[in-house]
Amino acid sequence: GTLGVAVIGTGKMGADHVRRVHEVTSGARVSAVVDLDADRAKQVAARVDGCTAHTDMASAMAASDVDAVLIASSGPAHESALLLALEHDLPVLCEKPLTPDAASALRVLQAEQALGHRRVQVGFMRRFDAEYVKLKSCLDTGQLGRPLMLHNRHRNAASPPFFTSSMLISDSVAHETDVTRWLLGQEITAVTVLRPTPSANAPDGLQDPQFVVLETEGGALSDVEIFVNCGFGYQVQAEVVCERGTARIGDGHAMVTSMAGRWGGTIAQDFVERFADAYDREVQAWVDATRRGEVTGPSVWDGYAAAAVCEAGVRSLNDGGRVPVELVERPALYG
Ligand code: ISE
Repeated sequence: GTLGVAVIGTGKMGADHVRRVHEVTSGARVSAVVDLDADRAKQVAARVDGCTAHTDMASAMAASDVDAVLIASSGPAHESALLLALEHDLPVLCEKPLTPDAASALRVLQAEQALGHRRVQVGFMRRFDAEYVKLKSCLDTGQLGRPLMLHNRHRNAASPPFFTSSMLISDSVAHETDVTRWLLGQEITAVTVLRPTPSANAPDGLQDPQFVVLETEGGALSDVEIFVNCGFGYQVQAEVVCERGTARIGDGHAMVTSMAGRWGGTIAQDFVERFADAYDREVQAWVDATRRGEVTGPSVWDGYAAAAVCEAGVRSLNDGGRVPVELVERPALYG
């Protein structure tokens, strides 16, 4: 039957997922929404027939019409939601980051291991983006030879008021840690964060942009320009440099216009727009797998590895220098 989904967190991302499950995804319905802000929860629930608004996660997860949980609250709030969902043995799609640091991610890893089966898909949605999928397929053919370097540019038009310098790593570069691990099939062994003079257009005190160098166990380098107040739009690009050639995505040349002696195109203004199709495919894949009784996509191990890399990155940001990444032994549950 139709999968009853409880969406936790009704901010920008959560509200967009409520719309997505209600209007785009097949085989699922939003049967509950949860937010500490009771008014906002009621407003979002009112958009979906039969959807109940909660301020308490436990009451939503215990509801008879809730079969699965979509966590879209803020990163630091993910751990409590994940542990509660695992206690209820409910399937979960958890927005990235799994949690912002290694210790909390490990507690989730241990809780899922104790269940003896996977329950969590982590919302690293770029794995479902058509351009990233094409890049991964190209690398997997081996036609370009061994990847030597990966160059990433991750630009936001403007950062939200609550955004801190460490969130450029734990909330934004979390994506490139997963992209690097997924594209290259290797763990990340060290992180170095360099701090250019901040842009005058960045909020006072925000270290923006930052330049991150990730080293992998196979000796490849993945660099990330993270710039969250670029002003001109939401732009995510990647280029992989291999022994026999390169491949580049994110130029956004979907349509080039020519007019009055000028040519050009448009740039998305935020992640909801740029990655709309990726989110649609990611949530549909989660619903389809859950209805088959399976768990697919990025795992808690991927979420933990990204959290460990980001924690090392925040340490490098704050203390300077190159910080090694220490991971625990990969449990058998994660292949
Ligand atoms: C946000 O949480 C995202 O996931 C976006 O993809 C990223 O571009 C943005 O910087 C993050 O804050």
